[in-house]
Amino acid sequence: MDELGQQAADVLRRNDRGGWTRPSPELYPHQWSWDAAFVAIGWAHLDPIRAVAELQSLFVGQWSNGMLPHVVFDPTVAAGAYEPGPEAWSSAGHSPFGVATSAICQPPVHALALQRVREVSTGSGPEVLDAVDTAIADLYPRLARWHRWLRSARDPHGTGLITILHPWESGLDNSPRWDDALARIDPSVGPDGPRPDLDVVGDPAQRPTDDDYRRYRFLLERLIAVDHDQAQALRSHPFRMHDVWFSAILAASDDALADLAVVVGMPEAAEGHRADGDNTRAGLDRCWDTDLARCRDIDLVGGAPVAADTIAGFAPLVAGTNIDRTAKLVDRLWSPSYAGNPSLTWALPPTTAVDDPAFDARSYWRGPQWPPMTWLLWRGLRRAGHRRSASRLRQTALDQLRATGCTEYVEPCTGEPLGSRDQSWTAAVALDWLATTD
Ligand code: 9WN
Repeated sequence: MDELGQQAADVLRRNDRGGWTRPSPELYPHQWSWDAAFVAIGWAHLDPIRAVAELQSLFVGQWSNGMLPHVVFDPTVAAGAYEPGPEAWSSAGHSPFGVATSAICQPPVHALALQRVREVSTGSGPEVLDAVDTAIADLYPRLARWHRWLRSARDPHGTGLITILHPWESGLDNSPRWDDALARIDPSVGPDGPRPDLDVVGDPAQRPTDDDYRRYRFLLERLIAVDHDQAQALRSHPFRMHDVWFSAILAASDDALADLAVVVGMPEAAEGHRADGDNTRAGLDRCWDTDLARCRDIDLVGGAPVAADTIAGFAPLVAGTNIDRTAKLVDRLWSPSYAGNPSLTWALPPTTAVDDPAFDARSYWRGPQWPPMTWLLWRGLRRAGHRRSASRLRQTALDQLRATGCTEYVEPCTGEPLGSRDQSWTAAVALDWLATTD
């Protein structure tokens, strides 16, 4: 293993809490949902059994209705080390007895991650593969329940598009995608609270503002006020968005779930998962803006498509789409708005288009490059047969990682590593890219 591989493996081992992995040592001391999925892919290259354990540990927090919470809290972490902590969510009675969780979710990368873990495990001999398949048999019904919850609770009318109720659910928390919707919320109505994240990161310009946090807490309070009743929230919650990036990940994971159904000897279920994925692809088609050549989220409260030009516009590449649309998206990816901008240190997609008025090279999800998001696009390009573009992304991403280390995100114009330095999901995608040759 080369130096970057060694470094990435060390990051995962240092962040390993015994069966689950914290996203980073100080900033994120609990288990996060979509981080765990990426992390499982990283572990697959070191120890496939440990990889499936990561997902099994996350699913310990699955609610009885099928919801997979975005954080499973570690009870041994000091109170106040991360905010909002376990007591902030009023999740008792919803979460499994004795397990403290948050009460919102994150993008469903899990099935596609498990599919990748199995792919990697096939190189580890029959005994390991057997053990992985046993774990898949255990995880498959839980994954299927998670997807079913998303489709019933967050898309009850079968549009194929998932509604998110909090920017944290998108995983791209502070993206300009949410600016107009959040601007309707007066920050003074949201409670103040401690910001341990700022003590860790130091530079407030790299994190959401205090006003953002007031709005985040206000939205959380509103969910608690309806005791997390999804139907009620879908009617009246002040932040409701059809999130195209989240939905695209669900479609890709539905396809993966279809493959996993075959692995566990339930080929008849595969068809249903593929039909779900197709339904979401049709939903994404309706969010396609032909003039702008990108997909747009829909603000369900404001009743309009989102204006900001962000990485989410590439959603069809993640979900899979037709040849023509893929080609248009590949052109955009290498255009000066994204990876083709001459001011970038590495030709990788920034999280917000360089020419969007909201582009901010240092701020959380408002411009910096995020390796796991690049990984999702890389995966989509490979599956669509755009091997040259995929390989170019992978090699450039590895060049960047060799220079920046396993940092959380990267200032795209100076190449400065930002956020937390030992970020598990960055290490995980580094290991996956290092193990891929094309
Ligand atoms: C809130 C853990 C998580 C990621 C998210 C990222 C950030 C949390 C925070 O960290 O979110 O969930 O405190 O900022 O935005 O994508 O899963 O790495």
